[in-house]
Amino acid sequence: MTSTTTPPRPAAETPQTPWLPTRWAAALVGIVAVGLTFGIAELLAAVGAWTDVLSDTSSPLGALGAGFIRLTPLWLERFAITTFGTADKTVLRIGMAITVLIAAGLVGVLARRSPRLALAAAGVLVVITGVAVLLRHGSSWTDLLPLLVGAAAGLSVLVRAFRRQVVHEPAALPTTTTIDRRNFLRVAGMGAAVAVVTGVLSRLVPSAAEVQASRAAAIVPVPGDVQKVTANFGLHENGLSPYITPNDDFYRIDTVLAPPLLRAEDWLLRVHGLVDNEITIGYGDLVNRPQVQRTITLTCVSNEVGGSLIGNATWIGARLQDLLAEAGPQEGADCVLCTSTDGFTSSTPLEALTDGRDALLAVAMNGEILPVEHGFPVRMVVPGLYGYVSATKWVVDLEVTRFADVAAYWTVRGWSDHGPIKTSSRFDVPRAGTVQYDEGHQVVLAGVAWAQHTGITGVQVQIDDGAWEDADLGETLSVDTWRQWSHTWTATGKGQHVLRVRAVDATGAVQTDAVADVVPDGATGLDSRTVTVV
Ligand SMILES: Nc1nc2c(c(=O)[nH]1)N[C@H]1C(S)=C(S)[C@@H](COP(=O)(O)O)O[C@H]1N2
Ligand SMILES: [Mo]
Repeated sequence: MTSTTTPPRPAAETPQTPWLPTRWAAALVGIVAVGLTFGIAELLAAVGAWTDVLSDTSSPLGALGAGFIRLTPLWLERFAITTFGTADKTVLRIGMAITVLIAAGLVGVLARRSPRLALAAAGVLVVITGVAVLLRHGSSWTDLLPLLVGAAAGLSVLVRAFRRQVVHEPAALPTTTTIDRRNFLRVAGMGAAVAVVTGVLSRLVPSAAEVQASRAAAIVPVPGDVQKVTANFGLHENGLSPYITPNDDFYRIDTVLAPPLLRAEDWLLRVHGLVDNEITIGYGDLVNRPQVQRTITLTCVSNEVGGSLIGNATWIGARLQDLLAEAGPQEGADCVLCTSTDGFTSSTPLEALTDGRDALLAVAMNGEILPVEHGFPVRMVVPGLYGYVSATKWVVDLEVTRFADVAAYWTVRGWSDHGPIKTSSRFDVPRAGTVQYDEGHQVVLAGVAWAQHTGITGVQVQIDDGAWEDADLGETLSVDTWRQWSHTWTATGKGQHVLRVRAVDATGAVQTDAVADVVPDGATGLDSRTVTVV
C-alpha cells in the first residue's frame, strides 16, 4: 500500500502585501494580449482564405493597412512615394507596427489601474479593426470571425492577468484590492507563449506559398506574334538604363500592403456592363487565346521630372481589343472600369482598348510569368496611358460603361479621368548631384526619352543658353517604348554649367519646358544637371 500521506503543506501564506505590476510589465502584458489577438486572427484569416472559406480580405492587419492607406491624405501619400519610393510599404508597415505596439502598451498600463477601462480601450481597438475589415472591397460579415476569435483570446488574457483579489490586511486596516502576482505572471507567460506559437504558425500557413506554387506551375505562353528583337539591343553606357528593365528593378506602385493572394486556377475575369455578350473567362481560356509579345514602357503619373517611376518590359498576353470585340460594346460606352481583386479600380478610355494599339491582358513579363507584385496572374498593359488609368494588376473585372457614371480609385482623389502619358526625357548620366570635369574632358551624357504610342524621333541637349544639339538615339522596337539617347560634350569654360535635355516626338512636337506638378495629370518641365568644369 502506498502511503496516502501528503507532504506537509507549507504554512498558511502570510497575508499578501499589496502588489501591482510595474508599468513596463503591465505594458508588456498589453502587448502580449494584443499580439495574441492579431496572431490568432491572422492565422485563422490565412487558413480561411487558403481553404476558400473566407475571402482574402479578412486579415485584420491587412485591413488596418488598407484603412490606413485610404485615410492617408494625398500630400502625405505623394510625399511617401517620392521620399521612400518602393520602400513606402515598408515604412507604412513599420509605422503601423509602432502605432499598434504603443496602443497595446497603453492598454496594459491602463489595466494596471482599471481593468474595466482597459477592456473598453481594447474593445475600441477591436471595433476600429472590425470596421476596417468590413470596409474592404468584397468583404462580408463572416470575415469578422478571425478577429472576433483572436479578440476573445486576447481580452481574456488581459482580464485574467489583471484579475483583482481582495486582500484582508491583518490589522484593522481597510480591505484593499491588488493583483495576484502569481496569477499575473502565469497568465502573462502563457499568453506570451501562445502568442509566439501562433505568430510562428501563421507564418507557416502556405497561402502565399500556394500562390507561388501556382505561379511556378504556370507556363509562359508561346506568342504567335512577336516583335523582332536583335541581340544586344540598344545603347550600352555605364549608368544608362538598359533598354529593357529587369523585373527586379522594375518600379512598383500600388495601394496594397501585401499583394493579393490569387492563384491562376482561381482567376476569373468578367466582362460585362454595356455589352451585347457578357463574357467570363478563366486563366486556361485566356492563355489559349492568340498570344502576342510586345515591348511597352509603363509610366506612373506620379513620376516627377527626372524621376524613376518608369520601366520598359516585354509582355506576353492576349489583346484586349479582340476580347472586347467579342463582348460587343454598346452605343454610348466610352470607358472600361477595370477592377482588381484588391478593390483598386481604373477607368480606362474604351477608345484606347479598341483603337488598334496593343492593349494587353498580360500574363508574362520579360520572359517570366508575371511576378506576384506586378499583377500575377493577370494584369492590364495599355501603351500610351499612365498606369493609374490603365495598368490594373490582379485584374478580375471589366465593366464597359461611361465616364459620366463611374469614378475610379485615383480619379476620386483629384487625378484626371484620362491619363495620356506626356512626352518626357531624363538624364541617367551623369547622376544628379555634384559632378566635376576637367576642362577638355569628353563627357558622355545619356538617358531615356519617351512618348508612348506616338514615338520619339529626336532628343536634344542644351549647354547653358547654347543651341539645342541632337543626341544619338538607341534602336526601338516600336513607338510604345522609350528610347535611349546619348551625347558627347567637350567640357569647356571653367565654372558651373547647366545641361538640359528635351525630347521630340514623331509628330514633330517638342517637349515643353513649362513646369507642371504631377497632379492632376502628370508632370512637365525639363530635366537638367548642373556640373562644374575645373
Ligand atoms: N491593383 C492595382 N493595380 C495597379 C495599381 C494599384 O494600386 N492597384 N497601381 C497602378 C499604378 S498607379 C501604376 S503606375 C502601375 C504600376 O505597375 P507596376 O507596379 O507593375 O510597376 O500599376 C497600376 N495598377
Ligand atoms: Mo501610377
